[in-house]
Amino acid sequence: MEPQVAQALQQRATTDFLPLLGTDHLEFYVGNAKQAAYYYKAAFGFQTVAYAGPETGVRDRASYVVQQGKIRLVLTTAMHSGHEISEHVRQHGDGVKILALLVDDAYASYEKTMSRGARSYQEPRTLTDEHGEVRTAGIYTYGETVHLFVERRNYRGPFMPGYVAQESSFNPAPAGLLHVDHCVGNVGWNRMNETVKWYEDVMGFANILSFDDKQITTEYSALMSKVMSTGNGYVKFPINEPAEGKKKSQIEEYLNFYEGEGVQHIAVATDDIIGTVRELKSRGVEFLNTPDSYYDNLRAHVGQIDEDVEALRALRIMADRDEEGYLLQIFTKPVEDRPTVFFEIIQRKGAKSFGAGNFKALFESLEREQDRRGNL
Ligand code: TYF
Ligand code: FE
Repeated sequence: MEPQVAQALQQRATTDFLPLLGTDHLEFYVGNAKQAAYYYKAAFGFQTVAYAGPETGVRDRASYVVQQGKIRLVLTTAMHSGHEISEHVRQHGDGVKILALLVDDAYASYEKTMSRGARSYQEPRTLTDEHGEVRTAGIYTYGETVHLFVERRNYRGPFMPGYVAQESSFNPAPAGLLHVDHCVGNVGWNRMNETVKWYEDVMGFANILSFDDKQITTEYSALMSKVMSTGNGYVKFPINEPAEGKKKSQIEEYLNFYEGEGVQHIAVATDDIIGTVRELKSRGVEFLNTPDSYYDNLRAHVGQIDEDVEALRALRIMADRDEEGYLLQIFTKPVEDRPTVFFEIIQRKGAKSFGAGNFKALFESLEREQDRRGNL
């Protein structure tokens, strides 16, 4: 066994009452799942995997499963009005409904988190088909967002019972995305403390990093951020709360447009950020624009790195260093018309942090976008 794995297992055995093995999938509730799936394939390089809908006996919804590396997205739309899904989309626009977590035991995960104060979304159930068995159970986290515990008992089907394998004649190449690095939630005013406590008490997470509003304040927008993590570090959920500034905080703008708390960004890892970002840009993914002056100071800021600064400048990729190494990161613009959910592309070269050294440049870019939307 690799030492890293042994250490993780050891930590898991001693500190985690809720062992989480990683992110199983992310389910978006959207207005048009057929078109959303096409977008994630064409623009981000996801591959067609599975489908559930009227043709497979599911009458009320259509769901498309696409995958790249270990990242699985489910795009779901309702077939009629007055449905929980159409109501979710009416209020929030397209957004992340489910952050599904891979577990050893979905029933125990549900019992343990419920006994620690979780609110139920879905009681444990066992789903079976000719490919085997999957068990799921769900609890609410911030806003209307849900953590679904997924237990795969040597399941050999394309996704889950209820879904059929889907093939497509349109199969754009992957863009090098490998796995989910972290998923960030935005919570309302004064909601940081209870949310952090909820992840500690109910989920057994620990607060591994904190940024207060003094540290993360540019001229206008302000926020607080605390990173919650499992003991094994496989699942990380930073939480943002808005703070008072000269202009409206980017977090407040999100809360207004999402009409509630929810997932702000999904960070996906690559091991070749230059190739990945070049590919994504050529396919129409829109990114925030870091100013040219950032690159004049980059070597002084980050020190020696493997990448050519001019290549980073050309693509607007940012870099930051911590005690353990460095990381490269870039942020997309929102992937829907409301300024809500966006993606981060990240490549870690040793660093376990989140790019705090880039917050000022990043938030200034975000504020320019807020200004373009008439933010006050
Ligand atoms: O996940 C993070 O902490 C970084 C930085 O509104 C960040 O990606 C933090 C807050 C935010 C946007 C990015
Ligand atoms: Fe991030």
